[in-house]
Amino acid sequence: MPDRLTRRTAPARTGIVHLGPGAFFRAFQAIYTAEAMAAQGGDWGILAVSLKSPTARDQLESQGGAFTAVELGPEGKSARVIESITGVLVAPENPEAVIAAMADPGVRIVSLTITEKGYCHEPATGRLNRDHPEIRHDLKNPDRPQSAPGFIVAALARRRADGVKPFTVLTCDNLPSNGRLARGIMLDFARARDHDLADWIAAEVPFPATMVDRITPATTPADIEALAASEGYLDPACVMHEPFRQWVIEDDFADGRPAWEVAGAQFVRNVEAHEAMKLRCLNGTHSTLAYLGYLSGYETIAETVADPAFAALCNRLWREEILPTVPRPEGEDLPAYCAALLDRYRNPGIRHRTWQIAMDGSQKLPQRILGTVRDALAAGRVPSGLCLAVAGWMRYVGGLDEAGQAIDVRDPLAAQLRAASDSAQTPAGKVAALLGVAQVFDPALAGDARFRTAVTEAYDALAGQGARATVAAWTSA
Ligand code: CS2
Repeated sequence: MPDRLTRRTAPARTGIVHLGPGAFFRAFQAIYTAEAMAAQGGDWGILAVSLKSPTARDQLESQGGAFTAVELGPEGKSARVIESITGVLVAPENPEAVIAAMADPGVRIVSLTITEKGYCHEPATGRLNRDHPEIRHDLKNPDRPQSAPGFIVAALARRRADGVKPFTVLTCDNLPSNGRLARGIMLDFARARDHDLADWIAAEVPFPATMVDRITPATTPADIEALAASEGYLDPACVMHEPFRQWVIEDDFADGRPAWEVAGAQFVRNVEAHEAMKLRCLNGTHSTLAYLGYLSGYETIAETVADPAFAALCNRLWREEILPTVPRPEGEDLPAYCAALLDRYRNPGIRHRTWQIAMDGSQKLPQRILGTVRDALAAGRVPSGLCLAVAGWMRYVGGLDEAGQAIDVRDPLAAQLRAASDSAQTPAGKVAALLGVAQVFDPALAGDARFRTAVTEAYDALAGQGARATVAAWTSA
């Protein structure tokens, strides 16, 4: 058995606390920050905080926060050790230690990759879900929080009480207008605690928007073994990522930031155009491929788009249904961006599972697909391809694949969605029941007869002839 990876450089002083130290964060923010500090120094060490699981701590602690980033391109792979993480805390083990770290005057940024469900919000409205079990807990136990809003507001309250400048809250999750959305959620939570605190946060705390893009599949045991064989050390914290990376950031910080621009980050005034481009063109087709590809029996995105019908599906979706709703961000060529997306999906080095992308669809569909559908309907078009994607999601959350085998559906609303699907026997009944899940479908969209009819027809086709044949028929129509 090879020895574990060991840290090689002294850790920088901590300037950032990051919530959600998963693979996605390690594949972009930890790398950009390491490159920024290598180029221009600065006390921007990252203290990573896991809100739930000890896994990241168990993987990183004995390595002093060091991990290996493995770039997997069509021509091969390259590995490098990243050492911007200075330590890892597990919040449920010691919430006070997390609040104290976030309240430390040396910490000037609290960043987030907690996935869509980590915001404890209503996906259809973007507002805080006051009935969320962790929110109910945190409002009763403000000094022992469990949720990201609970920790962030508790730490800001302590800094305010101590007369310490606030930190910047930097959300890096795949949400529309993510800075504004995170701000609204934190203010909703703060108001439920203390109106004066909420007013202070509203006046003093920046919530810049960002768009992050790097395809980073979950690390597998085989990845760890392959790295040990090629590099000669064991690193359970290693991450696998594609060559492409893009980080677009609104330059609004309370007390400085790393020189991320030296690593290629783009600082712009309006991130929302880039967000729409990425959420709709990439994540919208990612989710479409995940549900329809999984139902067709494809395990990875690369396998799915190797099927000409699915490559044609992506191209037609971009051309006819998605790009007409996406304003061109400054400096971007949208058709070229979409063509590059298909090449990225085809990367044979990246084993991105359809099952992994299919997770948490109730939290993803509104910003990835339903917003585009809403805009198309408002323009008098019925986006039948995206309605097919919604029908694919509905079939998926019904819990049975086309061979009648159980699907391991991972979603905060999985039980509710399954119950809705099971409450009816016909495609029309199942679609109507699922459109009634208000956390996902706002009433105006659920009530649009054009949308309901298109989704029902698509669901009927999926049930009758299967996903592969339905996709092939749609792309050749
Ligand atoms: C994926 C994203 O798992 C998913 O939902 O669509 O993680 C996707 O890989 C990233 O947004 C790419 O930047």
